[in-house]
Amino acid sequence: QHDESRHDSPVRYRDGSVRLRNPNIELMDQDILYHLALGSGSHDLVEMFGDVKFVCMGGTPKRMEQFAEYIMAEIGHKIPAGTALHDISQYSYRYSMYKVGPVLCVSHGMGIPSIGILLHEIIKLMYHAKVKDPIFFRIGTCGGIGIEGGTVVISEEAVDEMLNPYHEQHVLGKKVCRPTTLDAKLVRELKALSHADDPYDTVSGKTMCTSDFYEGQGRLDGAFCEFDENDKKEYMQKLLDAGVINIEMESTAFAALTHFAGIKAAIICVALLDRFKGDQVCAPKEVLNEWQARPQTLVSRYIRRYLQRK
Ligand code: R2B
Ligand code: URA
Repeated sequence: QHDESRHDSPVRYRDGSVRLRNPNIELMDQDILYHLALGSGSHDLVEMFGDVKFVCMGGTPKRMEQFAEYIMAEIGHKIPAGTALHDISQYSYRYSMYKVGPVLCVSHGMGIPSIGILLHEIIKLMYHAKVKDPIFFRIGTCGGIGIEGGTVVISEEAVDEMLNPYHEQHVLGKKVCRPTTLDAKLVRELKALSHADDPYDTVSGKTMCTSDFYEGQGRLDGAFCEFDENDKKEYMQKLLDAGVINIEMESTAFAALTHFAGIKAAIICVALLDRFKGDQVCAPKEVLNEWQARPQTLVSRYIRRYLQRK
């Protein structure tokens, strides 16, 4: 049980472990993390997850499995001979989760609602497991604005479709706005880990988060479109003028909910195309696979450096 005298900040215990901004949880005799197929009554969460330091999230189960395999080799983590990594949340049939030593790799699906539900349960998981000072990364894909396909983008700030730097949610029929603050130092540290000889650029700027891939991102190729090419170009220019360099679909929720929980977090996405030049994702599959590994490489460099310094 957490002891009141350990309280340092509204969101952290003095030893760095995650504290919940919800008094109800510690009063419950068990907490079922339904979409993860885990529970505080059915699993020893401290034993299973107490050593986690990094939580890496990305959209698809396959990409996160590949990231788990990749980070396992990168940090030299060994699992018993003849065994394979296994999907801890397999029986949720929702998200996939792999644990590689201190690195938890989880898929978040598409869009704010999907990543929002996951964040509630992962943040509670951090609390139940008594994880100290975790760092969360979203490694994803995005559309670039004036940025070539293959470029890696680190988000300095997330804004919504109206360019507001907050995540708006409706709670009990009221609007609740939470700031989408990201850790500026972490952005600088990540940027410094890009190599001059990487065959691609790594840049940073604002990220716009939308709740739709097509009309919501100004695409002309959806099932519906009631604007023209000129309207789109004008809009892209307006975004660029506001400092927005990429568009994706989870950043506001990810930034706001981690910040509200007092968890350090960063968003690193690879651009799949320059939205000034088109709407369809036409790069061949092999090229897309190579591009999607780029944010993983950057996060791996960060994790390895952290583990070496320990
Ligand atoms: C990027 O890619 C997905 C849409 O294709 C979405 O999850 C996002 O943020
Ligand atoms: N993901 C998005 O949300 N938009 C794009 O254009 C590409 C990937």
